[in-house]
Amino acid sequence: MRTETPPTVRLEDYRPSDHLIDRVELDVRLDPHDTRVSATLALRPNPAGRAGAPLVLDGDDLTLLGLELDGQALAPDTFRADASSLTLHAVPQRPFTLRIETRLDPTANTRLMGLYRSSGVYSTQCEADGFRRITYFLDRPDVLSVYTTRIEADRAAAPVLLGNGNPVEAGAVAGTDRHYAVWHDPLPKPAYLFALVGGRLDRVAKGFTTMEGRAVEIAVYVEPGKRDRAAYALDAVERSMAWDERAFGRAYDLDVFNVVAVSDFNMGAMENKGLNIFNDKFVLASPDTATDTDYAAIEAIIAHEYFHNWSGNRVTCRDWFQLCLKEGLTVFRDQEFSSDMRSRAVHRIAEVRNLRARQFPEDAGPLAHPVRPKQYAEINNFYTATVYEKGAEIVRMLRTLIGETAFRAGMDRYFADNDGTAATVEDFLKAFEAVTGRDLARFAEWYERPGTPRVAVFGSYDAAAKTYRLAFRQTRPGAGADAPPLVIPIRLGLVGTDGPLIDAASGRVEDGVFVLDAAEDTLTFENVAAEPVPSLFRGFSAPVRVESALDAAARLTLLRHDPDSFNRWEAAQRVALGLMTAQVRGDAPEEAGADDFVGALGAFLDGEALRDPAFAAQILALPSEGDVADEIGTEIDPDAIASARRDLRRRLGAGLRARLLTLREELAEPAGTPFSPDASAAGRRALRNAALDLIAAADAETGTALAQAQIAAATNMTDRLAGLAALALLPGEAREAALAAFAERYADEPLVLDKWFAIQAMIPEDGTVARIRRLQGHPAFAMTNPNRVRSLVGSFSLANPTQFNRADGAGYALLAETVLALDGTNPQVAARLMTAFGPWRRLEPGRRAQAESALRRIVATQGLSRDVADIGTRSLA
Ligand code: 0A1
Ligand code: ZN
Repeated sequence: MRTETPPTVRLEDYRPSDHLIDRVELDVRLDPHDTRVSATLALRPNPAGRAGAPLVLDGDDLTLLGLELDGQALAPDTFRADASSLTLHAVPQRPFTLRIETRLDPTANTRLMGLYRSSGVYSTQCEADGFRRITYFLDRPDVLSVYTTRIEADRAAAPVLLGNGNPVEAGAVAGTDRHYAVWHDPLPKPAYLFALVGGRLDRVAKGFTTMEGRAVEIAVYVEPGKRDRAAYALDAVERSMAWDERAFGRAYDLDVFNVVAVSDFNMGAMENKGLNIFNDKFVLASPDTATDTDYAAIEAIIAHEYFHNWSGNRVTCRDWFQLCLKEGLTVFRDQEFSSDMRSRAVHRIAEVRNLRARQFPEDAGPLAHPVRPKQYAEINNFYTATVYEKGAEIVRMLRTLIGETAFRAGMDRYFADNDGTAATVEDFLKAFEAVTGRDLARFAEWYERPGTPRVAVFGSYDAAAKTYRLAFRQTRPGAGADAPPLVIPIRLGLVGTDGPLIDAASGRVEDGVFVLDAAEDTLTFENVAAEPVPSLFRGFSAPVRVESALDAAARLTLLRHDPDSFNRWEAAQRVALGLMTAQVRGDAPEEAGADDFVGALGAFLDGEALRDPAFAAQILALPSEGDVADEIGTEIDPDAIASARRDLRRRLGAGLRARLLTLREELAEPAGTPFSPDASAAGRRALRNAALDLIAAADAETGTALAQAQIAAATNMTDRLAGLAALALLPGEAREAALAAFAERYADEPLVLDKWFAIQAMIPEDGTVARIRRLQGHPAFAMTNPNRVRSLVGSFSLANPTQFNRADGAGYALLAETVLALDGTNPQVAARLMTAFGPWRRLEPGRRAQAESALRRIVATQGLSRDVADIGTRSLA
């Protein structure tokens, strides 16, 4: 375990590499404990670098066995090698080759970075800086090389050998039980996109012909015996390929595209060139083991990794500060894909829920950073909601500002101008400037500073003049006093209180979009016959917090009449938030307000529930406790929030009971209906289960009976798990019996047991901390598997606000212990878990003190990893 004061890396210090590596030939002889890597690098001085500079290659935890320059072994006094670098004091000022031999122990690699062997499979993870754990290298994204990889292994242990690019040859190693495969990737890439896999794996495959006429073999590799669970992922790859051709004109560029599912993986998945490696949770699906949410996530992540082939691989990042260049853009692309595959309106709601749940709190807490950070101590801690999700919102705003046609032209230009290079955010914006003739310098400010902007809007109607005025003011908390105003696209319209849309004109609204680019501005609509309700930020056109003085009645008008579905949902959420925050703050009880809300939802359900069940399910799902906390902002008391939310659910459940029960009947699938994971079937299940949640909130007895019946009759995991989740909130024997039965049924299904761990970790009761400690000893739990840890401890700390934030600090202690226990083996996952402490400063004083002392305990521990030390220091700063 290394402890270092992490050197800070700064964007302003960027300079090109002094050397380049044109070609890499790797020979990897796999062995569980004694893997040998021979790397032959074709190096040359970089004309853009410093002439005569020493060659300093990165390394991490490496053992050097041999080193030759142009075929000659190097004298010991000409280089210096240690575990973390290899320096050649003087190298030729011409092209030369370096051959480096290193030894690795993949079984001992519990960090899951570099080459590791787990559950019997060899695989790699090189982003952001894992390649240096395989061989010494210029491990930076602006050094692009053409790779040829020979992989050798015991044939029985690893019959499947996969590399980047196209397969070249394969065969037996004469006189041994070993075999080999050679792969060649013709497209230059940075080391972080390198991958190899070796293991016993089953395969499903299908052919695809690209729009350029290339025949591609798409294959998905999974654990033996799970072939039938790979079909959905395979289909999602094919749909992604076809969509990227249609939507962005991007075709695939190799003869094979391989996806491999592994069970021990730090993140969701990885876009290695031609060889995407996935956390198996985002590949494996069957009706009995995966929920509708799982199917949607698989589709989205398969698409995300595939889309990286252009946004990330063909055009990569100059340095890690430009991470949003590939991640924000690729999230935007996968969101568009999912919107086209499913309901656009419902998907937008899901995107915004996710942004508010993860990115808004991050941006309001101690770990806030710009979408393009200016410095970092540990880059692996910057794969954040801000870089990914806020990064995607910036791309979406750009499209809103310039329009779809110009956006597509700008994307074409970006790919054409930067293909085969390592680019920057400036290069991206330049492409759009080139096709539109616009200056995007002010828009670029979105990348530069942290903090969620606020836009306050005041509307006033002049009945005599028949004009309606909207006054806007933007502020930027967290961005610094000198922060210039942002360019904020506001999609808006006016809605009449009795229904019809008001068709009023304002010259400054173009295609429904007003651009606020000053600190303050006003907009006047002419010929407005009656006082309207403004519908602002339609489709969530900018990632801001909106402050408007609209009362509940006006919001319920939007729920009824707004042609923008997102804002209908938003209106219902705002009313619910208003009711809950009023209760938490002890404001005058809004009996009448709650009744109006129940009435409005009832009318909505009568009119529309069956027409669009997926949308109706979103309308019924109240803002989370986290949303309420985010709205309240300071001195947070999670118990008060939970009780306000429970009360509102109870009210809705009681007030809508008859309708919800009928809906459940109407939405039930006729017996024998074959399972379909598509959006419409999933939407029906979602609404049926949202109804169950509310009914159970108001009436435990009916809820228990319905949930038990649903579990007994379930033909798919969505319904079974929703039944179990409803029971989990109702203490008693029925719950424990259902949990036990579930564990027994899925005893051999780790990914399903993850759901079981998570449901228990989220029980909002005093016994939960003790329950989690018991479950940490369950035979299916393993600290070495990131999915298990995230299911049990991650769900607890992120999705159980009352118990994680227990006033006695027992929740914080549990997280701190887990972070420390994990730090020695997998610092990356430990650091990520620890980010749950993020909102600690916004808690009420008692909990704040408890959280702070848990954080300080972690930080004071000797021998912390750089990953955890970095999160700890920044959290306390
Ligand atoms: N580029 C991947 C995310 C990823 C990042 C880091 C990893 O290991 C530390 C693994 C995956 C993506 O965006 O999907
Ligand atoms: Zn990505």
